[in-house]
Amino acid sequence: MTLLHNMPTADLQKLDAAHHVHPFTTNADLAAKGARVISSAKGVFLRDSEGVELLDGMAGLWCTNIGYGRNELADAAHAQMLQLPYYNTFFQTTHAPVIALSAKLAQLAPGDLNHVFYASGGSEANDTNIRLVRHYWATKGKPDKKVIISRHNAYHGSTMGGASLGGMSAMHAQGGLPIPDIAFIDQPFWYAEGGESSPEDFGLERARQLEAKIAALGEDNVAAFIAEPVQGAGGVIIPPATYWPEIQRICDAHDILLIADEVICGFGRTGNWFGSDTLNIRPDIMTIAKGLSSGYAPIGGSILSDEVAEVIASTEFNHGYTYAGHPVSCAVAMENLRILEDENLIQQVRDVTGPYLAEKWGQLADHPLVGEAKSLGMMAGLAMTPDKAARAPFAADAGTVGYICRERCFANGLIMRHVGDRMIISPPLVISKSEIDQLVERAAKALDETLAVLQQDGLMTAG
Ligand code: PXG
Repeated sequence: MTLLHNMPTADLQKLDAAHHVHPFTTNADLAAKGARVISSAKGVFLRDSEGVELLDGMAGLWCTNIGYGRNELADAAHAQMLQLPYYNTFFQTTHAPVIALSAKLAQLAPGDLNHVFYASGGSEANDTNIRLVRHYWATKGKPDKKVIISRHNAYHGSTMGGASLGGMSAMHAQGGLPIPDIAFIDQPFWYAEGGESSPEDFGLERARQLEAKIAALGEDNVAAFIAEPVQGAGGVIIPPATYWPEIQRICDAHDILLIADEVICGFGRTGNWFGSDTLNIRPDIMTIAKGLSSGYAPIGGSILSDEVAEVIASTEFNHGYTYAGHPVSCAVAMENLRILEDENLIQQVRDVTGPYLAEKWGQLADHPLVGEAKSLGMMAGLAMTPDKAARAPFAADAGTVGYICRERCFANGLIMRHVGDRMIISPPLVISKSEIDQLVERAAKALDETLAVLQQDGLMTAG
């Protein structure tokens, strides 16, 4: 069977609906409508099977940091497939690509994060982290230190472990989650939950929930705290400036590990190599995936501090994935990191395109429908509201307005995601200033059209 690249769209859609089950999708509804078929891509633009061009404001799923169409990565994969397409690292064996990538990551990661345990993506890496931190404390003679504290509305993946760590109630409602010994505190989401507090006070208040939770559980029962430096899937929630310094103080004051989930923030998204660099976080473990290979090949992992790695090294850790340290993925990741470095893409985000996006995106806050529009590096979110002064939600079910806006974005050639009634972007780091102009113009037009629909349908009312 061929790859069907020349099959007409309607036939592809029919075959897709017949045999392909989509993630996070009501498949019966999608089958009735037909999935959009994406055919090719270059730079920051996608093309669908009908020839429609779309500006990819989401870098795929937060991952194509170097943009689409980089032949160098295809060449790296090709060469590695010819040399050694697969071998594992279980049988007291190793290979050059995994050695090269591990040494490179040790050089790039902050502090003494010098040791990498690989996975195929972020969910698997977070599953590793659950077992690893519990095994770490057990090895140190503290088997009761096993609770991991996370946050409501966090996203840490879709496996049993990843979804348990995540704070998405819709995910916990399916499949018997969370697994035992996961606890939650509230998120530092000032816009939606800060009420009359200043962002600074609210940041401290939410961080101090961690200290209260550790006290309630007993420090001797808590293994770790896990958090995204900036929440991504939760809605690009940039915490108040007071939040992370207080979290760091609390983690230092109590004997628990800090896991920074850098799956989205890593590899330049925030304008530095890692969100931990941007926000001054000193994690013991970092989860990585996505931008590590710019999504060209599946790979993720956990980067461990010297101390954590040393404790783990003293025993056999009974854990590992067939594709851990896959040679082709490692070769692709190495080439991706070379491009990020040689083309100064991260400095460009920090010094040029990130500030430019902040300015242009920030102007969307003047739109009558927008209550807040903020960005950090190359990730941004905006809140739609029927009442700007009150930061009020809509009376309609959460997500109703977001979905309308998302559809208006598609109609205007822009892929922008909605999380409830927030709109979010995370474009490839290679996006130019003029492409940012296009992105923001299309977003503004979509907002205008959304407002018109809301007015027409009587949806501009606060709930
Ligand atoms: N941690 C974070 C912070 C993530 O954003 C994962 C872990 C899991 O990674 P994998 O590679 O197993 O998917 C993620 C993934 C969305 C969306 O709707 C976000 C993710 C995945 C799927 C959808 O924004 N992030």
